[in-house]
Amino acid sequence: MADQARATVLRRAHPAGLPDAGRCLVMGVVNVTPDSFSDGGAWFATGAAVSHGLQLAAEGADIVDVGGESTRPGAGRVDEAEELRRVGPVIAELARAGLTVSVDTMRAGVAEFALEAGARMVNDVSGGRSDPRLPRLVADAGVPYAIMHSRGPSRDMQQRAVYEDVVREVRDELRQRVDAVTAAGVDPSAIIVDPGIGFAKLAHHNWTILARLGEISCLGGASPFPVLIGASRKSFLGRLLAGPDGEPRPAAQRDDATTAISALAAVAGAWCVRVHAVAANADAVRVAAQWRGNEQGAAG
Ligand code: PMM
Repeated sequence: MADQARATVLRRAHPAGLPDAGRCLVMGVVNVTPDSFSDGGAWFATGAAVSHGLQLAAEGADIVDVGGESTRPGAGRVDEAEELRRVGPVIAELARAGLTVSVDTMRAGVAEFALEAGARMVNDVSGGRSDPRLPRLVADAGVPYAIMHSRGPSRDMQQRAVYEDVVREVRDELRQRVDAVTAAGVDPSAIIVDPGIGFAKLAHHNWTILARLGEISCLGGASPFPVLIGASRKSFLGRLLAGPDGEPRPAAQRDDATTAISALAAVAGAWCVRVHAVAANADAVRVAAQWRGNEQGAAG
């Protein structure tokens, strides 16, 4: 029984360059977009986005992730000038206030501005595929770099959600991205991997990945990569919680389910959970840390 329990408890890895709280971190989402599926438009004005970021930090977000481009299935791209116009002032203000800011972008130009303004990590949902200059920029800056699994642009990614063994294929495709960004000069100790919940995945793919998170982090071989999980308010939760009429639960009513995922992912050894509603998730990761600390054989 003890051996069985040990097999489910994974070593929690942490990237170089960010403080280690000794538990799964909470990344609060600030979408400076008019059209995100989860909170579209709520924080589109600069002042509203800044206040929201400060509020998330006050509720316990360890990192605040600021993005200016919706990546919901079917979304098109915004141009770089518009993306920068959206996120630039928000990042500068939140960094000035002392928050640990991450920039959610696929573009080197936006990341460069963000890092100069004080952002401390880059979150790239294209895993370095969208803009080859981005991994090189991250390498030069020496900041943590989250590379997420997807299959091509959001516009038509759901057509590519075809897998024989989703965990093996996501892990292999992430390994290719890890190889590509390290070839571009990124230090492996700065890499965070993210299986991309909801990106080129159907609901059952998401559940399979979540239940087998250890196999994702192990793509680093002997030294596992930190794993970031972004399940917050995503449609597979809406489907799980559909009402008797089969209507999916709306995005704004998926926060309790998100908190459950955070607790389970943290117990499974995730490095960080990316969420919209921070307070409950900040509690959940602390419960998980206590839980792990009491597991026989837990390694932190
Ligand atoms: N999901 C979204 C945006 N950025 N970044 C990472 N690393 N992982 C994710 O799962 C992820 C992300 C889409 O969700 P949102 O529109 O609510 O921000």
